[in-house]
Amino acid sequence: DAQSAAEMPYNTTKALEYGDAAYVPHEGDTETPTSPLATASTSTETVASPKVGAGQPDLGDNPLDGPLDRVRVDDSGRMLTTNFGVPVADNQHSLKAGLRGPTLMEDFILREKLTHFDHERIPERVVHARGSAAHGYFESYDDLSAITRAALFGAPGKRTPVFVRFSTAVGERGSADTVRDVRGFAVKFYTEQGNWDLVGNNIPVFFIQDAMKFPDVVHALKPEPHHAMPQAQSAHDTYWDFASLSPEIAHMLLWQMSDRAIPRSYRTMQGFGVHTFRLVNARGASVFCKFHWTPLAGTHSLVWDEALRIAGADPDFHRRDLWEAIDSGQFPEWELGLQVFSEAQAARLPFDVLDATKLVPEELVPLRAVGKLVLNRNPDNFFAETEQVAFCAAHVVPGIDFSNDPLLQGRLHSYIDTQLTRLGGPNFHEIAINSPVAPIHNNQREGFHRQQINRGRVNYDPNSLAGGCPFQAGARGFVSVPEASQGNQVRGKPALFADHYSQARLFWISQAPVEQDHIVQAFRFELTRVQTPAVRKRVLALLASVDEVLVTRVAASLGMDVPAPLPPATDRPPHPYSPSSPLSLLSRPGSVGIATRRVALLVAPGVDGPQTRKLYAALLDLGAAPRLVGEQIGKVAASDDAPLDVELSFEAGPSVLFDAVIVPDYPDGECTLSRDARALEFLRLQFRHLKPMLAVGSGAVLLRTARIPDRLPDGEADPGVIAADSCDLADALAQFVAVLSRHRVYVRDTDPPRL
Ligand code: HDD
Repeated sequence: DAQSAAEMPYNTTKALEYGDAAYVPHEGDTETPTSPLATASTSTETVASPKVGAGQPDLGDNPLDGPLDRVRVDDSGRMLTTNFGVPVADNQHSLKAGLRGPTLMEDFILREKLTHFDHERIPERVVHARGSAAHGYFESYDDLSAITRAALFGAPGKRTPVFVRFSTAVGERGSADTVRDVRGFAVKFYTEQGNWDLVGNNIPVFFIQDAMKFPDVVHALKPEPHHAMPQAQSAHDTYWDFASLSPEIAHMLLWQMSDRAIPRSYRTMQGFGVHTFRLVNARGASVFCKFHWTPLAGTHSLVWDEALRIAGADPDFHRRDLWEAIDSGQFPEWELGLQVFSEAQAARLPFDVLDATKLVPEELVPLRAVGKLVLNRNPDNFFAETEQVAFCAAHVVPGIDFSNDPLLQGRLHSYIDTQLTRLGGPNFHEIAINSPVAPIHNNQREGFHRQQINRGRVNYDPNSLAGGCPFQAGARGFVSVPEASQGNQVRGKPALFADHYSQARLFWISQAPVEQDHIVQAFRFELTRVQTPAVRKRVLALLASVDEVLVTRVAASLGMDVPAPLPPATDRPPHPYSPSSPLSLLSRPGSVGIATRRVALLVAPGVDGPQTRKLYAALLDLGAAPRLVGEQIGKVAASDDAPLDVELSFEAGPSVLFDAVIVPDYPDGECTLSRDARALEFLRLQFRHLKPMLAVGSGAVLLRTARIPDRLPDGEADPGVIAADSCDLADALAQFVAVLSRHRVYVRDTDPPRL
């Protein structure tokens, strides 16, 4: 009512803006925060990693949650108001002259509501439009001050808040998650020295060597401009036309056609800073550095047929996976690794470290683990956080600096520039998710949507009227590495940049046979979609320059002859890399067992109730996500008196949404699912997509009805098709779990898939 509205504190949802005293707990709040830090997500505080031991970690000067809580709004128990705080009496009816009369211009409430709605959309990102994000922290293992003065690496156990956004690169904002594409892996560190954005990808090399070509590669990849097709696909003529004319793309193509481009989950992909950066210590000495994120859950990918089907069954597959993992307390984790090397070492490498189409093989410069990234909080509002977050490759902090990589140099301009259109002006740094926790003091003023209220009459430097403030930080501030550079103005590239094929071949020969098969199949798919024969032929000529086996196989898969290799761009012979680089996805199995893996238990009337419940509980204990799947949701009569609750139907929860399947026993031998084509298709797709399958007792009949082979083509037993008697269930389950923890039964893979 009007009186209590008048008595309401000014704006309790912005408690911290008016100090702690203004905070009134909402219903359900358990405690009143005493400081901005106390509102920090409890999960961050209580889960200390073994590296720092137990106890409350010190958030130090990085209280991100305070600034964000200032703008978090909770409507519970609140009255509806206009944007200017006027209570709204009726939100259902516009103001009219008579019930059947015209709507009145006077209705400021209707007009405000419609006007705001009309302007809800902002332009999507020109690339990486489709993304998902989460909050968390980075924890340094060591004190790295010998090599960098970046404060976030300043002490063992030091935690810095982060916001991380994963993305696909090509698709529009509403496109499917599981398309074949490079994934973005962008990390914003809110350090006490300002924000550092490490804007990387899940592939350590890039399409091109020079930012000059970025608009071209993106135009070629995006839907073709005349009819705006295809969506979120590289499998079309313009992309392959560009690729076939750009030999520098060879290395990236191999990664892009590998299973790296169809990750199982954001949680199971690596991340890379791609470029060579510099680390700089307090004395100004610098070293080169490459950044790597390695998922503790291991690297896992989808198989292509599965990825295509998931795009229909659940276009939000990766978004949902990330959200649910965090929601259920299974916080995704990555280790940050550095490859640190001197300029002298760089000069001895067989490639140029300024070339973003090259990686630094780990056997040449080993990886040193320096910290851990933990994502432990979902955003509260997708638009306010995930959509409005602005990553800028130019955002570095003292202790981190750029190299002359010409791709990186172009990025330093592009990211800030693009936000001016996307976020509508130069004050995007004031949007809460983008604001640093470090204080901002400068003489930049005004512009659209300015939040900061700068006091005083001085907005220039030097000044005497404000005592010279804000004053220059001098040695405490960001000081660029004083690199000597002198040369004639020139458009061109260093000679070593022209070795386009040696590392492409390194990647190819480092792959397991099954990964090589998938690369060939990916080229086959993409080039089959290409309509122009000359483009296909030129791509083959490019592959002929990489590896003879590769091109022979791809050509055969397209019914084409192997063309002559492209003329080399350099006289230097290709560099003979050793194939010992850990570039195979299978070389990083991870350490989290079967946590968060989705396991379907197929149930129908007569299923062994106690056994099903036992299996379900055992999987839950291991952190997996079991689901009872059947013909429809609701109760199903089990072998005992207690019915089971089916959670998902075959329609709503098809095979591709599960990592593995169990068919429990049907004690009277009869399972109605054997007459349901959807159940049989479920099993066949589990088999085809190389997933572990466990059948207990007469559950094996269902597998036989679906014609699931339990032998590999060479006659060996398929380790992932496990049949168990009810009595040896524990052993069978252990075997199932062991296979599932390795994710897929790659030895089963054949082309074409068999039944
Ligand atoms: Fe970029 C977005 C990663 C080269 C220009 N890029 C963007 C995002 C990621 C990357 C992860 C999404 C960030 C987010 O989640 O908001 N980009 C890369 C990597 C590159 C790269 C790893 C090479 C090593 N990018 C690159 C070049 C240019 C750009 C060479 C231009 C010269 N990128 C952009 C952009 C975007 C962008 C147009 C679109 C939206 C945005 O910046 O904020 O400015």
